[in-house]
Amino acid sequence: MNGAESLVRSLLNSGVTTCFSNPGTSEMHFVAALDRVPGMRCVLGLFEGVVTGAADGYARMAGKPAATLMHCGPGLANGLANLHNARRASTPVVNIVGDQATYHRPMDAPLTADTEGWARGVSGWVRTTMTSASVGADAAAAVQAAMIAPGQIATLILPSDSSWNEGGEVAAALPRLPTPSASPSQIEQAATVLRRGGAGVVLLLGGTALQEEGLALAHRIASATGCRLVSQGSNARMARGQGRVSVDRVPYVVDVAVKAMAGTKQLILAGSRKPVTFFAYPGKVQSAIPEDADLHVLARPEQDIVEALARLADALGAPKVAAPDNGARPAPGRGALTPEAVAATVGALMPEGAVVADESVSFGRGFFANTKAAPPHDWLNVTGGAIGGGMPMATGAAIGAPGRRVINLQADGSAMYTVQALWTQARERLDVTTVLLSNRKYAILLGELANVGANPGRTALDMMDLGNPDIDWPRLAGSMGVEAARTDTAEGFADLLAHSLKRPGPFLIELLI
Ligand SMILES: Cc1ncc(C[n+]2csc(CCOP(=O)(O)OP(=O)(O)O)c2C)c(N)n1
Repeated sequence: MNGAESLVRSLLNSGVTTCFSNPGTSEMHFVAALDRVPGMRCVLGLFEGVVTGAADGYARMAGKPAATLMHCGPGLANGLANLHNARRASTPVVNIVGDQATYHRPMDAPLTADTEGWARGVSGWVRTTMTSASVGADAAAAVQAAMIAPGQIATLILPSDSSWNEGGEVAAALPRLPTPSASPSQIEQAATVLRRGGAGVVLLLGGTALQEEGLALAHRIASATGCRLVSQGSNARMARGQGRVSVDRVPYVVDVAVKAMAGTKQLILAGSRKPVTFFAYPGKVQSAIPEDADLHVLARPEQDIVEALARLADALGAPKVAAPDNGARPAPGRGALTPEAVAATVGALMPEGAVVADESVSFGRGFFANTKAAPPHDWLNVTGGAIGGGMPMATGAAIGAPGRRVINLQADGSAMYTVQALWTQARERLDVTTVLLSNRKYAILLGELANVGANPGRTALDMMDLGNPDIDWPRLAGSMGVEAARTDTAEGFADLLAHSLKRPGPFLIELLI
């Protein structure tokens, strides 16, 4: 058995059954091994940003890593921005990066690069396998490393001779490393603050605190103590909809965030970090949390957050409470395609168990209010601020959550970074509805110009204009095998959304907003 075959067999032993790939010469033995070893679903992405973003979306839904397969340092480099987003989401990912043969590396051939260096910026674990005999064991170690709580990126660099040489040895799965518990003093300190109560106690939720069990515990704690529940601004995965307590996010716009968080006196972190603003702006604060607020840590992101919430609820003697009632489901929007009308239509029509992949950027800031009474669903944000995450994330989520409809709320400028994801959706016949928010602008940057105090002229404004020529989304999607249509009314949107939800496979709706 060669090293490549031991790699595939070892990944399968460790539970990795999906590989998003964009191979080159140095990965040919891995690709050939896939024919000999059944069980690995291999999904081709036509750009590495699609590969890595899909691995992110997949693991957020599947709860276990996918592998990626990329070609040398430059292939990895193309995938880095979405690995950055995955790192910010604490998503487990196992990157396999094929590279120059060990004895060819000193020759400095054209694709030779600092692959390890590029990997290190996003990875919690990096290893280069120097012999075929160690490939299997290194693959098992990579999966184990990726699954260390709260999840991280593990990158295994594979010189091509480690792949093609005989002597491969298949490794068994390594045990899952335990997640540390919060210390008793962390629980007690949070309990003391909550018992004292009063206005201004905020429990800031992140990570697994935002999944179903964590939210139910947070709801119990809030019902017993009157504290306020808020989530981080961008979250890997949030359980939402009827029956789940509705939690607002720390807003993006600094002044809005300051207003939203005003009055916070005690901030308790549950798997979250103290919020900071996305950027510094001349004369503005760097955190929306008032400077005199006290900070407490119930659970750090790498600790068992749900267990800490359960211990806190028990310490408070918080009684079990009924699931929250988020009110009536909205009716579909009517008339103009305002943010409220678009959100109401999504809230009115989304099926139970939908997965929302949200890269709606400026248009989607108010989407939460009109979707909180929709049937239970999961909401995924692009977490690292690197745009181009949405379409790949939707693609991977559809593979990680089979049988569930993915609704990708997608701003047009961000979509153009990784638009090839549509082709993968068509080829894999994935149930993804893309709601393409076509304002033909980098609208958020127009606001940022004002925020930094710049005075734009024609050239500056041209840098934020996506018109001239207008992108024809139905034709673009159609060319990649994705059926698509365009509308400029809320009624038209409701019809198209209902149509797309009834049929299998991908569909794109261009909304002229
Ligand atoms: C990788 C990366 N490149 C560039 C940016 C800067 N940037 C932030 S938002 C944005 C434009 C977003 O436009 P669009 O997706 O159309 O959303 P809109 O602003 O219109 O709501 C750009 C270029 C970024 N955040 N990440």
